[in-house]
Amino acid sequence: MVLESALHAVLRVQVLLKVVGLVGLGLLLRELLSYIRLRIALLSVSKLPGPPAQSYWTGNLKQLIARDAEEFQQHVALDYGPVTKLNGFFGEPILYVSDPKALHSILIKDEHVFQEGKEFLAIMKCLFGNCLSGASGPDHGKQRKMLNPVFSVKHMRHMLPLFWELGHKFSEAIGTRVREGPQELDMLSWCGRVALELIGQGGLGYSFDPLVTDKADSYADALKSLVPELDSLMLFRKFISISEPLPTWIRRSFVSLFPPGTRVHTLANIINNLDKNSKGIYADKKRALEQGDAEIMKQIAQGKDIMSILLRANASADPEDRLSDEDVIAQMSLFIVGGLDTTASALSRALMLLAENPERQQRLRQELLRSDACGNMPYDELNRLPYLDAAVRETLRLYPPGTIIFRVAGQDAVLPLSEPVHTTDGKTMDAIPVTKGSQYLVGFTGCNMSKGLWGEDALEWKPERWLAPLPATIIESRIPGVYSNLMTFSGGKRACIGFKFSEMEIKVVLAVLLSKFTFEPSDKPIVWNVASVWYPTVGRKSNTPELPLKVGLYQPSMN
Ligand code: HEM
Ligand SMILES: *[C@@H]1O[C@H](CO)[C@@H](O)[C@H](O)[C@H]1NC(C)=O
Ligand SMILES: CC(=O)N[C@H]1CO[C@H](CO)[C@@H](O)[C@@H]1O
Repeated sequence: MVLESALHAVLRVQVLLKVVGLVGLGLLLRELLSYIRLRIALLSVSKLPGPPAQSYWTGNLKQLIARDAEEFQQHVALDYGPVTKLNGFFGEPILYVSDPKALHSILIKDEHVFQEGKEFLAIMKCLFGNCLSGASGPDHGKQRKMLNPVFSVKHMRHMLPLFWELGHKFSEAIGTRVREGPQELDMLSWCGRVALELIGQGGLGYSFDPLVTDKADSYADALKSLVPELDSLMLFRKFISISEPLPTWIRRSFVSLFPPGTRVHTLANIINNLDKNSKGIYADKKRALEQGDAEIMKQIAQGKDIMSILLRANASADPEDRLSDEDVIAQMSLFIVGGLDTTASALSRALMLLAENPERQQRLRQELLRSDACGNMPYDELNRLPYLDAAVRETLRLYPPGTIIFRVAGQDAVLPLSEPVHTTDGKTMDAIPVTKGSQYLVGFTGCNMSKGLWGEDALEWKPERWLAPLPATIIESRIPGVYSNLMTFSGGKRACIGFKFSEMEIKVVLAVLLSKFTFEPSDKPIVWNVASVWYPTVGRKSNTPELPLKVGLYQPSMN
């Protein structure tokens, strides 16, 4: 009896394995067939102009994301017209799109067709939980519905006094460094510190860094090391996305297969650390809000931070719109990771440009001093300072902190163009056929820097261009960005939710810094490196992100 049932069991297992094997083979075949179909269909775009592949295996991908890819990215964006064909793995065409009408279709009109890649969504989900960047379709829509109003101008107005307060602390901290005379300071690191504190207090009502003294914070350390660790774990990222359908405990046990001390464990520790810290902060906040504890409320930014606003909005929302605790916790680390390096990069870029342009620096300073911007100027007045606004827009136009955004077609479609494109075999195309599975790059650079749109001086940093009415070509082309005819914050349903928050941070920090200090280039050669968020180093060989600038106290007699 026992033997018989054991035999049965073995048989069952064998049948099961066969079935699994067949299903696996079937799935593999299906993948293969759809890939072949994709490659055949993509022949229709193979004659679009673009650079030759550098290698058969990786096409142009390495050139596109290498540290020194700035020139190549500009070449791709500006030298071939509004649609450029790049080569991906095994020569698979990837289209770099900067035609405004096509971008409008990708980001807004046919947003349901052009989706974030599966790998990106899976990684975001794995890192943070069910957050905005890990969600798609109706789930993403529901989260945005609750979160959009939280980032509205109305709330920014209330938050600005807190930003001024932190800005002054920041300028005090810089002040103690340069009291004895001009000093070379690493402004990237300082911009990172102030950006972390602004997003910490403004976003979560949590203080990471008192700025005037040095303090270690394990949450801050985990947040800062996340992106570099992730960037260096290409294969593991694939694993995260492939293993998504498996239950969490199986995926966890995979991690324990790696020898202790390897990077995979470092990453797992970072993820656990983020999770633990955001849960802790969240629990404190919820308790404080429920009990209306005045002392804690004061510590957590008087409840004017994004999280507190969100919790109150949730309590009064329609039942079907409400977000669960987990969904809210999932956004916390995302906001910081999404808002930290981007803002620090934009801020330090602006400082470097002002250091290189002393006359423009002085013009901006005059505007700030004359209007007493740092005397707690209210939101609408701050936003109306013309030269500050122009300098910020111009920096974000010419130097978007991130330039690579992929979309993958979820179905067949047609991509309309505002003007026909010419193929290398002498034909013209009025629209681009889109095949399920094909990939697109959202052309930030092409749109932001196009001479056709912005004029012959498109590649120069010239804040003054924003003081006069913009060229009609810009207005008429209807670029689908959420901010100022620019693609820097993207557009449509997945556009940056924090762009007003970030704009306010940049304006406040520039205002407090320029009112008190002067900035000059150091004699070290600064280069900017391409990455998911661009960063400066001294020379291309250095691995230390930094931006040394000479900082001195401003003396009014200087003019
Ligand atoms: C100069 C600073 C910033 C830049 C250039 C920037 C840029 C962007 C871009 C281009 C996207 C679209 C990404 C995509 O489609 O794959 C995005 C999304 C996002 N950003 Fe920002 N961002 C900045 C600051 C911030 C700040 C301060 C926050 C938070 C307070 C933030 C939170 C987010 C979030 C949550 C998303 C995902 C939105 C969604 O998928 O619905 N960003 N950002
Ligand atoms: C939102 O409200 C629902 C219903 O009152 C509640 O169950 C949930 O925990 C709330 N979520 C947050 C994040 O407060
Ligand atoms: C992508 C894009 O709009 N490229 C344009 C950049 O500017 C040149 C010169 O004006 C145009 O020929 C390109 O079409």
